[in-house]
Amino acid sequence: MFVRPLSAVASAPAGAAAAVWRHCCWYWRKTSPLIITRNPINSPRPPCSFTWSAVSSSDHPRHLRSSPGLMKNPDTEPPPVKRRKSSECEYASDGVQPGPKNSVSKERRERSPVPPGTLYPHLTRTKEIRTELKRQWEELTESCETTSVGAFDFSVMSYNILSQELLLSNTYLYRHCNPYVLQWHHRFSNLIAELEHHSADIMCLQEVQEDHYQRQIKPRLEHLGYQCEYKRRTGRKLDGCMIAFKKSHFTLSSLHPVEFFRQGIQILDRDNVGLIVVLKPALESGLDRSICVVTTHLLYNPRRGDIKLAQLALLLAEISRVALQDDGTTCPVLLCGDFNSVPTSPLYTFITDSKLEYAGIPIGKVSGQEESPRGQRVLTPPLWPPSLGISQLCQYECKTNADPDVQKSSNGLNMRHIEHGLKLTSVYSHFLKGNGHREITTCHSRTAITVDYIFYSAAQSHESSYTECRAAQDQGLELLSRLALVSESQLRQVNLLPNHRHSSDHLPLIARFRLHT
Ligand code: KL2
Repeated sequence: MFVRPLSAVASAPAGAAAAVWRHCCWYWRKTSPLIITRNPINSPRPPCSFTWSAVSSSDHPRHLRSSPGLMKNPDTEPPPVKRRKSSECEYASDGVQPGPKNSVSKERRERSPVPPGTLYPHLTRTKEIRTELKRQWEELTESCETTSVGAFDFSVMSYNILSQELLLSNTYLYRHCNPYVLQWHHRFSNLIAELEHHSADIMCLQEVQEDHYQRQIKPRLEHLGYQCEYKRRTGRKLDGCMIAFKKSHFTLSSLHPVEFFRQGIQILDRDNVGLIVVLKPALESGLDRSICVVTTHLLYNPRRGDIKLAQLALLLAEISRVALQDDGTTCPVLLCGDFNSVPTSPLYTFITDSKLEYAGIPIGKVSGQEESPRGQRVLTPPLWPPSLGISQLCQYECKTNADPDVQKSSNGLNMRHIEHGLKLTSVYSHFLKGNGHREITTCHSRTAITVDYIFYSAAQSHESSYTECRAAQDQGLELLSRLALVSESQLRQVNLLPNHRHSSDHLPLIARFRLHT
C-alpha cells in the first residue's frame, strides 16, 4: 500500500494560535471604538479572551488542531504576509479593564459551548453595518408548459461552505472579519439556517470537514429528510465533497466517489476529489428517467492549470461512464462545484465548448485566477500519460479492444486538443442582468471572482409547436430560474465574506430545473 509522507507539525497549534492572536490584534486596532494608548513597559496588557480554541471547532479533536497552512505545501502556503509584532497588541484595547472580574478562566472557555454574543461581547460590539445580501430569483423559462404537469421540477444548490481547517490555515484572507464571525459554532448555525432556508432538493457542497459532516451536518440534514453522501479528500486535509438529496424526491441508483490522486502519475499527485450520484425521481413522479449529479473541488494552485485539466478529464471520463444508459444515450448531467477557474479561462471554455486547443497555453493561464501569472511553462502534448487509460476524448479506453487502429484513434493523446462528449451549459451568465457587472461567487480580503458553477445538460431548443417542444426537451434539462449572484460592490457594502450573516467565503448557487417525461 502506498503511504503518503506526513510532515511533522508539532509546532503548528502554537503557530496557528499566534496567527489568530495577530489577526485578533489587527482587528481590534481597526475596529475598536476605544483605543487607549498604554505604555507597554509599565502598563499591563489587557487580557485577550479570544483564544485559539474559540476560533477552532469546539468539538475538534486536540491532535487535529494543527494548521497545515503552516507546512510547506504549494497548494496552501500563503504568500508572504508582513507580520505584526506581538507587542502591537499592547496598544490595542477593547476598553475592558484587566482584572479577575472580567477574565474568564481558560478551562471554562474551552469547556462551555456558549450562545453567540455572551462570551465575547467586545468582539460583537462593532460598528453596525448591514451584512445581509439581497439576492433575487430570476425567472428564465420559455417553456411551452407553464405548469409542471408531465414534468418533474427540482432545485439544485452548489455551495463551498469553507472548511474550518482551511479557514484557520489561511487566516490572512479573513483579516477584514470580526474574529467572532469566524468561530465554527457561529458559522455552523448560519450555514445550517441557510441550507434550511433554501431547502434545495439536491445540495452539492464542497469543503465539508469530515468531523463536522459526521457529527453535525449529516444528522441535521437527515432529520430534514435528506440522504447524504460524502467523499473526503485523500491525504491530510480534513474536508471533502458532499451531495444531499431529498428522499421524498429522489432515490439513489448508484454512487461513485472519484479520487484524483493516482500513484505514479505525476500530473495527478494532488488530493482533490469528486463525487457522482445517479438519481431517479421518486416513483410518485411517474418519471422513469435518471439524472447524473456531480460535485467537485478542483486544485486551488493558480500556477498548476495542467493539474486542474487532468483532474477535470478524469472526472469527465467517470461521468461519461456512469451517465451512459442502456440505449447508448447519456442521461442529463448536473456538474456543480468549485473549479478554481474563472469564466474567461481555458478550463471553463473546455467545459462549455467541449473542446480545447491546449498546446502552447501557459499553465498559469489555464484557470485565469491570476492576471499576471508567474512562470512561462506551456502545455504540451500529451497532457496526461497513456498509462492513465483516458483518451483525448476524456473517455476510458476499452482495454479489451484488440484492434490497434481503434486504440490509436481513441487515444489521440499526441493531438494538440482535448474533447469531451457532454454538452454542458452554465446556469449563470457571469454578468449581472441590468448593470452588466461581473458576478462574484467567492470573495475575501484578497479576491472577488467567480470560480463556482452549476453546469447542466440543456434541453436543445424551444420550437414553437407543442409536440416539437416536448421532443426537444426530452433530451436535457430545462432551466427554470436561478438565484441571482451579486457584484463586487454589493459585497463591499456587506464587509465582504464571510461576514456576520454569511458564513462562507463563497455564495450558494441555486437553480430550478425541469425534467420532462
Ligand atoms: O479558492 V478556494 O480557497 O475554491 O475558496 O480552494 C482553495 C482555497 C481551498 C482548498 O485548497 O483552500 C483555499 N491562498 C488562498 N487560498 C488558499 C490557499 C492559498 N495559498 N491555499 C488553499 N486555499
